[in-house]
Amino acid sequence: MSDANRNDIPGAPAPQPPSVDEPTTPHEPLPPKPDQEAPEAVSPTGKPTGAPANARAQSGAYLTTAQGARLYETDHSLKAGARGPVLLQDHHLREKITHFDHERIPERVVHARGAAAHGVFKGYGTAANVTKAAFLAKDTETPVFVRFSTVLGSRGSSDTVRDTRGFATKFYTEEGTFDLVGNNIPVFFIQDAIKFPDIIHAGKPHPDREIPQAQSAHDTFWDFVTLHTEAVHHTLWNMSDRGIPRSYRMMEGFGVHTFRLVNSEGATTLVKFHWKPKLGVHSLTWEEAQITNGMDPDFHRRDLADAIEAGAFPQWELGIQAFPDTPEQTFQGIDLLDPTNIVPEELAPVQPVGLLTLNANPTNFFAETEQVAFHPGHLVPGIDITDDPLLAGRLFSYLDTQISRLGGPNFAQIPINRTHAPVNDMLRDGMHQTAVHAGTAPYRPNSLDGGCPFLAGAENGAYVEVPVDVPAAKKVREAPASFSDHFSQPRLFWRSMTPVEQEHIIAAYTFELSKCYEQAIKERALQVLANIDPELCRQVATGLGLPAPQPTENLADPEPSPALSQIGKRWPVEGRIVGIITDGETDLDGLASVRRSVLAAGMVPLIIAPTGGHLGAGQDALAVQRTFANARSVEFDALLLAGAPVPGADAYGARDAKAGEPSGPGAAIDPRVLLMVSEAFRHGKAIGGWGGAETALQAAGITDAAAGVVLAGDGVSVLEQVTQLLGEHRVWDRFPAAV
Ligand code: HDE
Repeated sequence: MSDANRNDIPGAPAPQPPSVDEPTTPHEPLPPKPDQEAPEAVSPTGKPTGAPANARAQSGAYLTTAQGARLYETDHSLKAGARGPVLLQDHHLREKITHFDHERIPERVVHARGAAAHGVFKGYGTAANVTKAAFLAKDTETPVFVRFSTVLGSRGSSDTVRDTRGFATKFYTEEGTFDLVGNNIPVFFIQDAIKFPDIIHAGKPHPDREIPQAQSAHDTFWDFVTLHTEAVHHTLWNMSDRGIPRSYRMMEGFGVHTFRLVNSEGATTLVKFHWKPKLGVHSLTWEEAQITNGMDPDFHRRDLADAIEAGAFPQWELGIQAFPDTPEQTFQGIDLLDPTNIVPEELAPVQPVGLLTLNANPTNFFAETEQVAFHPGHLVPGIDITDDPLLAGRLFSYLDTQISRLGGPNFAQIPINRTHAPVNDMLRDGMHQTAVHAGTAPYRPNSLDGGCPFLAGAENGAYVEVPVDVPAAKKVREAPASFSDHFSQPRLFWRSMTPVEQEHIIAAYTFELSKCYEQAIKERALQVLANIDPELCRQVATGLGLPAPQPTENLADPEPSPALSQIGKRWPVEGRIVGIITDGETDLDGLASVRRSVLAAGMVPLIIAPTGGHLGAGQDALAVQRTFANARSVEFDALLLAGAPVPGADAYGARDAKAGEPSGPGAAIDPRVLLMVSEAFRHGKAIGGWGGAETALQAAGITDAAAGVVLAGDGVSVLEQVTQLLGEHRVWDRFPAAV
């Protein structure tokens, strides 16, 4: 089209004079296009979060096709007559169904089920002496995205299974993205990545029937972990209460491997990373976990999202254990390259370096939680890896699996995965390329794009290898001799547990092994237990009805590490759920003031009544959140019974007794209330009551003298004592108990 013709078109742009520059003249790189920009930083006040406006799919108020054409109807396919055949020419039908057909992507091969949140990490600046990583070395704030997960179950499995939990954090730092891809257990099953497919094949459901789902209680898992005794330590942690956390908000996190930090002088320090939850480390009981799997398979996911939505933002302090970077890479005899080892905190204290606050839920599960891609090799200047052979395999695996899970090599452009630092890589093209790269010379050096991109230089660059000595050696397929001590650390863990925690471990081994069919596997597992502790072995053997073998190892005599125990401290109660059982006779003024006191303590009150609706009328009416039909004890951290105040009145549904059944005091209490109360008691939960509450307690076989049962004249003073008990998580004096 000639310029003369173009000018004939109304509104067409005026012709531009030809460029005076030669196309090869060096020039500065173009500024990033909107679709290359980083997502907006997460606002601590919450919404909107995540993807920037220009990455959102929705704009405009009208339903459109993917091409933006507005639609007038979406409920009927185009047909030849109302009863006639559907026409192939219906683009909207074909587009809608085709897109739906491709909505799923492969789930993660491990850690498929997870939940995530946005937040902010505040570095204290206290780590400056050991690392130059700015987000740790400076007093600064860094946006983060954290995904928690179970390992074995598939995407739709239950949350409260016995398993390790993933704790993966993406720090969007100004120097590039750093991922700390950790777990809630500080050791791993294996010492060399080459065994990872094997342990996962053993833990996943059996390949013939694809059962059991999200369980370790089956033959192949126990076959593997008893044949590979390096797995004993991690397995013991899994069988402890750490395997069934109360909440993602109440878990520790660990980097597991030893990392190498580099400071601005180039000096190096070996470290282990720890996340310490402000709410303490707490667990479910096994019976609670099992009931919860049925009552609310989304328990942990819901708990995290609800807490954040309610403003009870969970927090963790990041800490490091620091060790001198010696050629041996050991600390007090502990091999730091062996990921089945911990270093007790009593030997190397965890030093706080920053605070993580999760303050916003994802806007869209798929876009963020499902598509986020972590990688232990995403490092920033000042953080380096070590020669832990497990870590080496991970450095390969994550990118590799993500190429297949996220459909090609460009997933770093998905909004949740975009770094917040400027990107100028030389990676080009490929499936799902969404960037429009400018320039003609994606190689270095070049003389066409102004020599750009430039190199940062060793001072400021990431991936500047610390020139550590690699001892002259022959190529071998073997582990160092120091990797062969598989029992002294498990014994250390066992001996650091309180009697209640030991009781839970015994019960867990007994349950899991009783689910194995092969006698030989049970016997081998007992031999392993004998080498941890003969009493542990004896009690599990009794439960299985098998003889207890003698130890075949020399039993070490390690100093216990009290830091490993979860019991004996007092913790904040923020975000705890307090169930308040009421009935039609409950004094509503008293109930309202208890409810206010629960809220004032930062906890969540849930009113439970025989039916839904409201208690009372008018402005003061209180909404019922749960009914006897849909509530179960496992949802509550403590239970209050707002007793019937009228002397002689029937309590808790007894008025619904059928004709001929007793009524009045001592009448049948609603069995669902009795179940709630007796379960809560069995699980060591604080129980409070006032007014006529003792009727229900007595009917559940609980005396007012029992530990952790608080009865008083008014609800507010009951709540005060119950809150004290909640600070210790459970009423430990009720254990060892039936669960
Ligand atoms: Fe992972 N792991 N892993 N892992 N891992 C994955 O990467 C792998 C290990 C961890 O929320 C996969 O993108 C190997 C230790 C978490 O998205 C995969 C080995 C630790 C997550 C993979 C390990 C972890 C993963 C699957 C042995 C704690 C979930 C999907 C060498 C320090 C991250 C994916 C999320 C995910 C490989 C061992 C933590 C297959 C080969 C040790 C928290 O690449």
